[in-house]
Amino acid sequence: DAKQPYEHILVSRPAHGVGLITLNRPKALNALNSPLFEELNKAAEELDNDHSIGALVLTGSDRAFAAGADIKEMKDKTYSDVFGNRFLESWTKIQNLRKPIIAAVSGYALGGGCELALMCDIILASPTATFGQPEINLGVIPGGGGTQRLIRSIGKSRTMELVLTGRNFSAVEAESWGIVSKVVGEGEGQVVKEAVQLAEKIAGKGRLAVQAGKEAVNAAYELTLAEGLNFERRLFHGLFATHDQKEGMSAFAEKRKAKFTHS
Ligand code: CO8
Repeated sequence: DAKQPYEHILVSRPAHGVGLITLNRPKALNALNSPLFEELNKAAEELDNDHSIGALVLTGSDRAFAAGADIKEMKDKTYSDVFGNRFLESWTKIQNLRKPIIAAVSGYALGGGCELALMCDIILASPTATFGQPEINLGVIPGGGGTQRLIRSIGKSRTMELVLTGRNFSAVEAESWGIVSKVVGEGEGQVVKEAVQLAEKIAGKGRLAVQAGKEAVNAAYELTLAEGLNFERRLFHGLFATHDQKEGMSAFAEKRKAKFTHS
Protein backbone atom coordinates (compact mmCIF):
# COMPACT_ATOMS: atom_id res chain seq x y z
CA ASP A 1 0.00 0.00 0.00
CA ALA A 2 1.69 3.17 -1.22
CA LYS A 3 -0.14 5.21 1.42
CA GLN A 4 1.48 3.29 4.28
CA PRO A 5 4.44 5.31 5.51
CA TYR A 6 5.70 2.45 7.67
CA GLU A 7 7.69 -0.72 7.02
CA HIS A 8 7.06 -2.78 10.15
CA ILE A 9 3.56 -1.70 11.17
CA LEU A 10 0.22 -0.85 9.56
CA VAL A 11 -1.98 2.00 10.75
CA SER A 12 -5.69 2.32 10.05
CA ARG A 13 -8.91 3.84 11.39
CA PRO A 14 -11.38 0.96 11.39
CA ALA A 15 -14.17 2.70 13.32
CA HIS A 16 -15.25 6.15 14.44
CA GLY A 17 -12.67 7.53 16.88
CA VAL A 18 -10.47 4.42 16.77
CA GLY A 19 -6.85 4.10 15.63
CA LEU A 20 -5.56 0.59 14.93
CA ILE A 21 -1.85 -0.27 14.86
CA THR A 22 -0.96 -3.71 13.49
CA LEU A 23 2.54 -5.12 13.98
CA ASN A 24 3.62 -6.40 10.60
CA ARG A 25 6.80 -8.49 10.48
CA PRO A 26 5.06 -11.76 9.62
CA LYS A 27 8.20 -13.70 8.67
CA ALA A 28 9.71 -13.12 12.12
CA LEU A 29 6.43 -13.62 14.03
CA ASN A 30 6.48 -9.87 14.73
CA ALA A 31 9.78 -10.06 16.61
CA LEU A 32 10.40 -6.63 18.10
CA ASN A 33 13.38 -4.50 17.12
CA SER A 34 14.36 -0.87 17.37
CA PRO A 35 13.15 0.19 13.88
CA LEU A 36 9.75 -1.37 14.67
CA PHE A 37 9.55 0.50 17.98
CA GLU A 38 10.54 3.77 16.32
CA GLU A 39 7.56 3.37 14.00
CA LEU A 40 5.24 2.16 16.74
CA ASN A 41 6.13 5.10 19.00
CA LYS A 42 5.66 7.58 16.15
CA ALA A 43 2.30 6.15 15.08
CA ALA A 44 1.03 5.91 18.66
CA GLU A 45 2.08 9.49 19.41
CA GLU A 46 0.36 10.76 16.27
CA LEU A 47 -2.87 8.98 17.16
CA ASP A 48 -2.58 10.18 20.77
CA ASN A 49 -2.38 13.78 19.49
CA ASP A 50 -5.15 13.38 16.92
CA HIS A 51 -8.38 15.03 18.11
CA SER A 52 -10.54 12.72 16.02
CA ILE A 53 -9.19 9.65 17.86
CA GLY A 54 -10.49 8.54 21.26
CA ALA A 55 -8.87 5.13 21.76
CA LEU A 56 -6.21 2.91 20.21
CA VAL A 57 -5.96 -0.80 19.48
CA LEU A 58 -2.63 -2.61 19.13
CA THR A 59 -2.55 -6.02 17.49
CA GLY A 60 -0.36 -8.47 15.59
CA SER A 61 -1.33 -11.33 13.33
CA ASP A 62 -3.47 -14.36 13.97
CA ARG A 63 -0.30 -16.40 14.56
CA ALA A 64 1.63 -13.92 16.68
CA PHE A 65 0.98 -10.73 18.59
CA ALA A 66 4.78 -10.66 18.96
CA ALA A 67 7.20 -13.53 19.66
CA GLY A 68 9.47 -11.27 21.70
CA ALA A 69 12.45 -9.05 21.10
CA ASP A 70 14.43 -9.98 18.00
CA ILE A 71 16.86 -12.58 19.33
CA LYS A 72 18.97 -12.58 16.17
CA GLU A 73 19.48 -8.84 16.54
CA MET A 74 20.33 -9.12 20.25
CA LYS A 75 22.57 -12.13 20.28
CA ASP A 76 25.91 -10.43 19.58
CA LYS A 77 25.31 -7.30 21.60
CA THR A 78 27.73 -6.64 24.45
CA TYR A 79 27.18 -5.11 27.87
CA SER A 80 28.65 -1.84 26.66
CA ASP A 81 26.28 -1.88 23.65
CA VAL A 82 23.14 -2.41 25.71
CA PHE A 83 24.03 -0.34 28.78
CA GLY A 84 25.87 2.36 26.85
CA ASN A 85 23.05 2.83 24.34
CA ARG A 86 20.19 2.44 26.84
CA PHE A 87 18.81 -0.58 25.00
CA LEU A 88 15.02 -0.97 25.57
CA GLU A 89 14.56 2.49 27.07
CA SER A 90 12.60 3.79 24.08
CA TRP A 91 10.61 0.54 23.85
CA THR A 92 8.25 1.45 26.66
CA LYS A 93 6.84 4.77 25.45
CA ILE A 94 3.44 3.17 24.85
CA GLN A 95 2.91 3.25 28.62
CA ASN A 96 2.86 7.08 28.57
CA LEU A 97 -0.04 7.61 26.15
CA ARG A 98 -2.95 9.74 27.37
CA LYS A 99 -5.54 7.81 25.43
CA PRO A 100 -6.47 4.22 26.26
CA ILE A 101 -4.78 1.50 24.25
CA ILE A 102 -6.23 -1.99 24.00
CA ALA A 103 -4.04 -4.98 23.13
CA ALA A 104 -5.81 -7.51 20.90
CA VAL A 105 -3.70 -10.63 21.38
CA SER A 106 -3.83 -13.66 19.13
CA GLY A 107 -1.15 -16.36 18.93
CA TYR A 108 2.24 -15.86 20.57
CA ALA A 109 2.78 -13.03 23.03
CA LEU A 110 6.17 -14.04 24.38
CA GLY A 111 8.92 -12.13 26.15
CA GLY A 112 8.79 -8.53 24.96
CA GLY A 113 5.51 -9.38 23.20
CA CYS A 114 3.93 -10.30 26.53
CA GLU A 115 5.43 -7.17 28.10
CA LEU A 116 4.15 -4.97 25.28
CA ALA A 117 0.64 -6.32 25.87
CA LEU A 118 1.06 -5.70 29.62
CA MET A 119 1.98 -2.06 28.88
CA CYS A 120 -1.46 -1.59 27.28
CA ASP A 121 -4.48 -0.59 29.37
CA ILE A 122 -6.75 -3.53 28.52
CA ILE A 123 -5.91 -6.92 27.02
CA LEU A 124 -8.41 -8.94 25.00
CA ALA A 125 -7.22 -12.39 23.95
CA SER A 126 -8.26 -14.91 21.38
CA PRO A 127 -8.51 -18.52 22.63
CA THR A 128 -5.26 -19.25 20.72
CA ALA A 129 -3.26 -16.61 22.58
CA THR A 130 -0.14 -17.99 24.23
CA PHE A 131 1.63 -15.81 26.74
CA GLY A 132 4.99 -16.31 28.40
CA GLN A 133 8.23 -14.82 29.67
CA PRO A 134 10.72 -17.34 28.20
CA GLU A 135 13.80 -15.12 28.66
CA ILE A 136 15.25 -17.49 31.28
CA ASN A 137 15.74 -20.03 28.47
CA LEU A 138 17.97 -17.50 26.69
CA GLY A 139 20.13 -16.83 29.72
CA VAL A 140 18.48 -13.50 30.57
CA ILE A 141 15.39 -12.18 32.36
CA PRO A 142 12.46 -10.00 31.21
CA GLY A 143 13.62 -6.45 30.46
CA GLY A 144 10.42 -4.65 29.51
CA GLY A 145 8.54 -4.75 32.80
CA GLY A 146 7.53 -8.43 32.94
CA THR A 147 8.76 -9.08 36.48
CA GLN A 148 7.33 -5.82 37.82
CA ARG A 149 3.96 -5.77 36.07
CA LEU A 150 3.14 -9.45 36.50
CA ILE A 151 3.74 -9.42 40.26
CA ARG A 152 1.36 -6.50 40.66
CA SER A 153 -1.45 -8.36 38.97
CA ILE A 154 -0.90 -12.07 39.61
CA GLY A 155 1.17 -12.18 42.81
CA LYS A 156 4.66 -13.38 43.72
CA SER A 157 4.29 -17.14 43.56
CA ARG A 158 2.86 -17.25 40.02
CA THR A 159 5.24 -14.56 38.78
CA MET A 160 8.24 -16.44 40.17
CA GLU A 161 7.06 -19.68 38.58
CA LEU A 162 6.58 -18.05 35.18
CA VAL A 163 9.79 -16.01 35.20
CA LEU A 164 12.00 -18.78 36.57
CA THR A 165 10.69 -21.63 34.41
CA GLY A 166 9.85 -19.61 31.30
CA ARG A 167 6.75 -21.73 30.72
CA ASN A 168 3.97 -20.46 28.52
CA PHE A 169 0.52 -19.70 29.88
CA SER A 170 -2.80 -19.80 28.08
CA ALA A 171 -5.46 -17.19 27.39
CA VAL A 172 -7.74 -18.95 29.87
CA GLU A 173 -5.07 -18.81 32.61
CA ALA A 174 -4.38 -15.16 31.81
CA GLU A 175 -8.10 -14.40 32.09
CA SER A 176 -8.54 -16.30 35.35
CA TRP A 177 -5.60 -14.34 36.83
CA GLY A 178 -7.02 -11.00 35.71
CA ILE A 179 -4.28 -10.14 33.17
CA VAL A 180 -6.74 -10.46 30.31
CA SER A 181 -10.16 -8.86 30.65
CA LYS A 182 -11.85 -11.24 28.22
CA VAL A 183 -11.16 -14.26 26.03
CA VAL A 184 -13.22 -13.68 22.90
CA GLY A 185 -14.91 -16.29 20.72
CA GLU A 186 -13.02 -18.30 18.12
CA GLY A 187 -12.38 -17.13 14.58
CA GLU A 188 -9.68 -15.28 12.69
CA GLY A 189 -9.80 -11.56 13.34
CA GLN A 190 -12.42 -11.90 16.07
CA VAL A 191 -10.19 -10.47 18.80
CA VAL A 192 -9.41 -7.38 16.69
CA LYS A 193 -13.08 -6.93 15.87
CA GLU A 194 -14.05 -7.01 19.55
CA ALA A 195 -11.14 -4.77 20.55
CA VAL A 196 -12.19 -2.21 17.93
CA GLN A 197 -15.79 -2.34 19.21
CA LEU A 198 -14.55 -1.80 22.76
CA ALA A 199 -12.30 1.07 21.65
CA GLU A 200 -15.23 2.65 19.77
CA LYS A 201 -17.36 2.47 22.90
CA ILE A 202 -14.65 4.19 24.95
CA ALA A 203 -14.07 6.76 22.18
CA GLY A 204 -17.75 7.74 22.51
CA LYS A 205 -17.26 8.94 26.09
CA GLY A 206 -15.93 12.34 27.12
CA ARG A 207 -12.19 12.27 26.35
CA LEU A 208 -11.18 14.33 29.37
CA ALA A 209 -13.02 11.97 31.71
CA VAL A 210 -11.48 8.95 29.97
CA GLN A 211 -8.02 10.46 30.30
CA ALA A 212 -8.65 11.20 33.98
CA GLY A 213 -9.97 7.67 34.57
CA LYS A 214 -6.89 6.14 32.98
CA GLU A 215 -4.59 8.38 35.01
CA ALA A 216 -6.37 7.55 38.24
CA VAL A 217 -6.27 3.78 37.68
CA ASN A 218 -2.58 3.89 36.73
CA ALA A 219 -1.75 6.03 39.76
CA ALA A 220 -2.75 3.08 41.96
CA TYR A 221 0.47 1.32 40.88
CA GLU A 222 2.59 4.10 42.32
CA LEU A 223 0.72 5.56 45.30
CA THR A 224 -0.38 4.51 48.77
CA LEU A 225 -4.12 4.01 49.21
CA ALA A 226 -4.56 7.37 50.99
CA GLU A 227 -2.59 9.21 48.30
CA GLY A 228 -4.42 7.34 45.55
CA LEU A 229 -7.85 8.14 46.98
CA ASN A 230 -6.87 11.78 47.27
CA PHE A 231 -5.50 11.83 43.71
CA GLU A 232 -8.73 10.28 42.41
CA ARG A 233 -10.90 12.77 44.28
CA ARG A 234 -8.87 15.74 42.97
CA LEU A 235 -9.31 14.52 39.39
CA PHE A 236 -13.03 14.02 40.09
CA HIS A 237 -13.25 17.61 41.39
CA GLY A 238 -11.34 18.86 38.36
CA LEU A 239 -13.84 17.34 35.94
CA PHE A 240 -16.47 19.77 37.28
CA ALA A 241 -14.60 22.42 35.30
CA THR A 242 -15.49 20.67 32.03
CA HIS A 243 -18.45 21.10 29.67
CA ASP A 244 -18.71 17.34 29.47
CA GLN A 245 -19.63 17.13 33.16
CA LYS A 246 -22.39 19.71 32.68
CA GLU A 247 -23.58 17.96 29.54
CA GLY A 248 -23.40 14.44 31.02
CA MET A 249 -25.36 15.31 34.14
CA SER A 250 -27.88 17.56 32.34
CA ALA A 251 -28.53 14.83 29.78
CA PHE A 252 -29.27 12.37 32.56
CA ALA A 253 -31.69 14.78 34.24
CA GLU A 254 -33.37 15.52 30.89
CA LYS A 255 -33.58 11.82 30.00
CA ARG A 256 -31.57 12.17 26.79
CA LYS A 257 -28.27 10.84 25.48
CA ALA A 258 -25.24 12.99 26.34
CA LYS A 259 -23.37 14.67 23.48
CA PHE A 260 -19.82 15.03 24.68
CA THR A 261 -17.63 17.68 23.08
CA HIS A 262 -14.42 16.67 24.86
CA SER A 263 -14.12 20.08 26.40
N1 CO8 B 1 13.44 -13.14 17.44
C1 CO8 B 1 13.86 -13.33 16.17
N2 CO8 B 1 13.25 -14.16 15.30
C2 CO8 B 1 12.19 -14.85 15.76
C3 CO8 B 1 11.70 -14.71 17.07
C4 CO8 B 1 12.37 -13.80 17.93
N3 CO8 B 1 11.96 -13.55 19.17
N4 CO8 B 1 10.65 -15.53 17.22
C5 CO8 B 1 10.46 -16.15 16.05
N5 CO8 B 1 11.39 -15.75 15.16
C6 CO8 B 1 11.56 -16.19 13.77
C7 CO8 B 1 12.20 -17.56 13.70
O1 CO8 B 1 13.60 -17.47 13.85
C8 CO8 B 1 11.77 -18.02 12.32
O2 CO8 B 1 12.58 -17.38 11.35
P1 CO8 B 1 13.21 -18.24 10.15
O3 CO8 B 1 11.99 -18.68 9.36
O4 CO8 B 1 14.06 -17.25 9.46
O5 CO8 B 1 13.94 -19.38 10.78
C9 CO8 B 1 10.36 -17.42 12.19
O6 CO8 B 1 10.29 -16.36 13.16
C10 CO8 B 1 9.26 -18.41 12.53
O7 CO8 B 1 9.52 -18.96 13.81
P2 CO8 B 1 9.63 -20.55 14.10
O8 CO8 B 1 10.07 -21.27 12.88
O9 CO8 B 1 10.46 -20.73 15.33
O10 CO8 B 1 8.09 -20.87 14.37
P3 CO8 B 1 7.50 -22.02 15.32
O11 CO8 B 1 6.03 -21.99 15.07
O12 CO8 B 1 8.26 -23.27 15.18
O13 CO8 B 1 7.78 -21.49 16.82
C11 CO8 B 1 7.85 -19.89 18.63
C12 CO8 B 1 7.19 -20.32 17.29
C13 CO8 B 1 7.54 -20.92 19.71
C14 CO8 B 1 7.24 -18.54 19.00
C15 CO8 B 1 9.37 -19.78 18.43
O14 CO8 B 1 9.64 -18.99 17.28
C16 CO8 B 1 10.10 -19.14 19.60
O15 CO8 B 1 10.34 -19.78 20.60
N6 CO8 B 1 10.47 -17.83 19.46
C17 CO8 B 1 11.25 -17.15 20.46
C18 CO8 B 1 10.40 -16.77 21.66
C19 CO8 B 1 11.24 -16.07 22.70
O16 CO8 B 1 12.16 -16.63 23.28
N7 CO8 B 1 10.93 -14.78 22.98
C20 CO8 B 1 11.62 -13.99 23.95
C21 CO8 B 1 12.68 -13.18 23.29
S1 CO8 B 1 13.70 -12.27 24.49
C22 CO8 B 1 12.79 -10.87 24.82
O17 CO8 B 1 11.72 -10.72 24.37
C23 CO8 B 1 13.42 -9.83 25.69
C24 CO8 B 1 12.40 -8.73 26.04
C25 CO8 B 1 13.01 -7.37 25.99
C26 CO8 B 1 12.02 -6.29 26.46
C27 CO8 B 1 11.09 -5.80 25.38
C28 CO8 B 1 10.26 -4.62 25.88
C29 CO8 B 1 9.02 -4.41 25.03
